[in-house]
Order: sequence, then structure tokens, then C-alpha cells
Amino acid sequence: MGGCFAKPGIKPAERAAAMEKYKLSEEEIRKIEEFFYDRASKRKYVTYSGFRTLYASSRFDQEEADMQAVFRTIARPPQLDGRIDFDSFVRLILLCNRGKEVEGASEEDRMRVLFDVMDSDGSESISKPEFQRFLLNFVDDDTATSQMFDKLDSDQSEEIDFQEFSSFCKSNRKVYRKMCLYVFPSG
Ligand SMILES: [Ca+2]
Repeated sequence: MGGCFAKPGIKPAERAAAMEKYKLSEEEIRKIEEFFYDRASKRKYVTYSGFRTLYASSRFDQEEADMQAVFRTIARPPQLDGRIDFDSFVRLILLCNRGKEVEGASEEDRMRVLFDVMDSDGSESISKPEFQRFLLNFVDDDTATSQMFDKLDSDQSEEIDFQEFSSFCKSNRKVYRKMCLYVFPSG
């Protein structure tokens, strides 16, 4: 319970900027704002622990390292010291909004986040161990994930780049959907 302490206020200019950038209506942005108020500190950012509460009703038991990777991917770069500000929070919520096609939260953006989370050493490519470690969160079969990787890795470079990864997502909707449910909090 937040009691009666002052809530962080989003300035009208900030709200207008987010509406413009993400093509949202006043009503939509106010809803996201309320959601943000519930988790943000008085300094108007969401820390890792606030972010983690978004997964409270997840059907998965997320690996902490994966959640830290999602947070780092969404949070503003080092100058904000790994915090999710209002703009990044709006992006996160739109990324989670799987049912509705919202401009500004394209499938490409979603795939980009998934790719960066899987690429745990930040090499801009996904190795077989990275691929299998992540996929084993929802595919209960080492051989299946190994075969998936080999099929994807047509030039046998032992690495998957973003192009290969996005075609994988497009042709394996079931796995893609599970990856989204795992990485983007629902609810
Ligand atoms: Ca990598």
C-alpha cells in the first residue's frame, strides 16, 4: 500500500511526447500511467524489483538471469543506471500487449528484445548453447532444440544472426508465442 505519499507526476509534456511517439490516445496513456504509478518510485522510474512484480502472475518460473537481461534490454542505457523511466515503461507495456497491434510496438521490436535476451554474451549472434539454454525454458527436449538450431543455421556457422532469428520466429509461431509469454509480462 502506497499510503498517502505523493505519487510521481508525469508532466503534461512528457505525456504528450509518449502519446505522439507511441500513437496512443489520452485514455490509453492514462491507463499506462496508473500502472506506472503503482510501481515507480517518487523519482519516476521503476527499479528492477518493481519490474519483477510485473511477473507475479506469470505461468513460468522465470530464470533470474533472463529477467535481468530483459530489464537491461528495456531500461535506459547506463546513464540512467538501469532504470525504467516512463518512456521505457510505455514501450514495455506495448511490447506486452500481444493481442492488439499497436503502432510503435512492432513485432520487429519484440523480436529484437527476444534476440538480445537470448544473446547473453552480447555478441550480436546467438550460439547453439545460448539458443538451447533459453529454449529449454519451454521446449522440454534437448534433441528438438538442437535440431531447430541446425535447421536455422543453414550456413553451419554455429551462430544465428538477427535475420535468421526473425525468420525462425515467423515460421515457428508456437515457440515464438511461448518466448513472448516468458519474456513479456502478461496481465
Ligand atoms: Ca551470442
